Amino acid sequence: MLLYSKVSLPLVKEFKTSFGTEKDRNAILFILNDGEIEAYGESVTEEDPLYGYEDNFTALYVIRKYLAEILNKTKDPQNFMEKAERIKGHLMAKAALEMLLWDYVSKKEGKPLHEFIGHSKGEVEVGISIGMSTIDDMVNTVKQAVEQGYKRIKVKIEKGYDIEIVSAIREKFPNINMSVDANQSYSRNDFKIMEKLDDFNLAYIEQPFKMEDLNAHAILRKRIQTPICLDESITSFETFKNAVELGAIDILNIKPGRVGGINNTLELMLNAKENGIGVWIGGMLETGVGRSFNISIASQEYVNMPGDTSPNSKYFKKDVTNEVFIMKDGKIKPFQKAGIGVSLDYAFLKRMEVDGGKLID
Ligand code: OSB
Ligand code: MG
Repeated sequence: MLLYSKVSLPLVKEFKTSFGTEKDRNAILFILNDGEIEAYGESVTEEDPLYGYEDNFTALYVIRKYLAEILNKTKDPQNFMEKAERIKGHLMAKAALEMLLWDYVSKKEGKPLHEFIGHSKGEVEVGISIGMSTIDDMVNTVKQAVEQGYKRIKVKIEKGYDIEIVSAIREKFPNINMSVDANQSYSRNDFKIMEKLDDFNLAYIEQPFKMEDLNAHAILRKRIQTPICLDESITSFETFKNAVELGAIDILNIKPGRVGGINNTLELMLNAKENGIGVWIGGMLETGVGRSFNISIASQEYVNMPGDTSPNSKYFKKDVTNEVFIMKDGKIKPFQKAGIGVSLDYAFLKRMEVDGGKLID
């Protein structure tokens, strides 16, 4: 039986980016139970298509119409993706079920997912992604994050709210590992702003230009010293190869939920390593379910930079999972139980559920 449950969880702190402000995480969770094993998945989509074109409605639509049926025929993640390939795009919807199947097969083998994947370091270096707010509030949030031991501080910026905030933070914290994420808010008219950002010794500038404009990133990369990190632009192995060939990328933010799941993530990681591209695992404000997948994947030896995998408490007062991650010395360890190693707090899930039902008997 395959069920879905859409929950609306209030965020501890609203999250403002160049594309909008999120106050709640509206997550669709998927639960597969075959009488023997219970496996979970989560779609990284939100209510509105602001980060990318997919949203909760399109994900559920594609899963209901095409993908659930494929999952009913195969429980092998690779085979699932092969069969799903005739459906174009919709990688977030595909990832939700592909990742669920990784949880399923690793549980069947009785192994924790991070070990089942195969190259686990057993721990993950953690960075934080800080949303936009007033300068005072952002400087204060950075201070707290540094005290908590985070290994890298990423701050959201947008056109018109950039130099001011970066210089205020750098003044107080000249030596921290710091990066910025623009979520596509600049254009080719803004190279001068990027050249100013180049003076702040940032670890990288993430996705300054439109996702389609790989060339703008390549031009910028020649003009500044700061490494360029791509997030939204990299939707597939093909866009990644194009980015490398064009000289548009130094560092890759892989969100397994954005690239169609774990198989695609592993392929990207291996290729990034071969091409000397840095890799870290990003996040989409996931609940404990999606978070556990991301942390299992981030423990892979190919991941060589701290990513956006904060402990649950950064996002939610209470999460849907009974188990929560604790960060110690800026590190988190993946769970050791089989699969993603989490169980659902069903009573809480039901209370937070805004929609739900059966997809397959
Ligand atoms: O661009 O990395 C991003 C959250 C939602 C959508 C896009 C992004 C983000 C984050 C937060 O930066 C990462 C996290 O803490 O989950
Ligand atoms: Mg990003």
